[in-house]
Amino acid sequence: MAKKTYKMADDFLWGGAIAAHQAEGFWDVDGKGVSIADVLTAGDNQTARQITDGVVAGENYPNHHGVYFYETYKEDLALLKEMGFKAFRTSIAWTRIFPNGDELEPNEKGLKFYDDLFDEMNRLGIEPVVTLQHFEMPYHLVTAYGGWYNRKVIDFFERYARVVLTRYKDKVKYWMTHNEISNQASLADAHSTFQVWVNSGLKFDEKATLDEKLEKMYQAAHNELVASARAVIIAHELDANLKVGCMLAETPIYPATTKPEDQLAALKATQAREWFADVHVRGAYPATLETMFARKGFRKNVTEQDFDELKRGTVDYFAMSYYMSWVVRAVAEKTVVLDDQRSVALTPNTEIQASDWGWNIDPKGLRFVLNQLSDRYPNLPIMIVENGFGAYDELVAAEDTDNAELTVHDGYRIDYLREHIRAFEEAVALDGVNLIGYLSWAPFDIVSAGTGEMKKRYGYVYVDLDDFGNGSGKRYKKDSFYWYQQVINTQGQDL
Ligand code: BGP
Repeated sequence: MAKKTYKMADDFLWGGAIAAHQAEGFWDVDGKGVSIADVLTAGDNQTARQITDGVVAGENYPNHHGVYFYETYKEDLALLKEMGFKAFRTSIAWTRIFPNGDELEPNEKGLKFYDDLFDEMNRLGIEPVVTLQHFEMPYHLVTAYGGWYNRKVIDFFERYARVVLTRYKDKVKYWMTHNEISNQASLADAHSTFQVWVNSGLKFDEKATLDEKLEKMYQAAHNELVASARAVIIAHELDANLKVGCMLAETPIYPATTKPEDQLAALKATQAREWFADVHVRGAYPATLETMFARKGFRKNVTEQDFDELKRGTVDYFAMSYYMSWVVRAVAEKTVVLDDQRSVALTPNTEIQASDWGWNIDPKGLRFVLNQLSDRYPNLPIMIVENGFGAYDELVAAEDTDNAELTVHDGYRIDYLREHIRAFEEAVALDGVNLIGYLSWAPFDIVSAGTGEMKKRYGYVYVDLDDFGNGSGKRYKKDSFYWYQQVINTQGQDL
């Protein structure tokens, strides 16, 4: 028997999301400066991307080409319109506006590009949803100032936010500040070290102890949170109708067994990631953090003004990514503490399947985290701004579509998305979650952030480029293009 589906509200924001650095390419034209993303080499499913000390000609830097969206945006937006998109998320590349990040005056050519992009979206009736920082910090702020660890970067970000909020306040209503700010929290593994780099521009001394790394990470996170609050304050001063969100990667954390110590480990690991949300939403740190900061002496470089700004600059909605869930177990008898990720260990979830990149497939986990957020922040609007299935796609001859030559039969992607949409529909219809939109990740294929590959494709539209940016660049509609078009057309009833 077909499982029940639920109709979403008429004003529900169906759409998709990308990030400038993974799509635009043209990394060094029209005055754009070098960003963190521009100095990341390509990796693959087994090899992490490398952080180089500046751009080395001839290396494969995936973000240098992306999928040339800087030039193809009108064609790509037309495809999204054909699917019936209500909203589309992208980021502004900070280095198109302030190439080094510490200039006094913005780069007009960069501002003009985003004027044209947002004008085209509004012409098509697609609501822009804009990320201010999506792993795209100016590299000069890393080399000259040390990234977010330096309080001066708060002022540079404020200057950048003020320029773009002022410039686009009549073209963009929905904003968010720092992409996946919570992903830097679990410092225990290489993945989080990479995330700390892309989020904060922090480079750790090889000999640094875990506490030294944590002190830098928490100071950098504090500075980012103050900068976020200032952007919210500026936006509301410009226009009370602007909506500024936080953006966290939501990943339910399950205990590996029914043992109480594993339950406590899962709770503490969740606290270690979710505390960012409390500061963004409530305007203050939770007691767990304050207690740890006092014990560890991490509160070195904060001011009373910071806490006043955090209080005044709380967010209007909660933007989140959702891909997978995690499982942890306590690895030592000692109490699991917030600041010692070594006391928990991530464990594969053998109960459920995973993608070819090892990301497990857990649609129920989406309903789980939506309930957790709804309970913690009653009535705060939530927008899912990333969810998708990265996979190896095969381009084949088209049979019965309006597509001229080629297509992809991506039933595996439809299955993944169908079950995640079903999960959020249940969260809304049965659990009362205040969900205002669903923007799936990468409606057309773009460069993977984690690996720099084009092989890890998410799109409803196939982009004929390889990992090196070579190929026809042609766009081909996959089976999922027509499926998602029908989902949107029936407001989520026909899955
Ligand atoms: C999130 C990032 C996105 C996107 C997504 C998919 O963490 O916010 O930028 O990249 O992950 O990950 P990947 O591209 O590595 O498959």
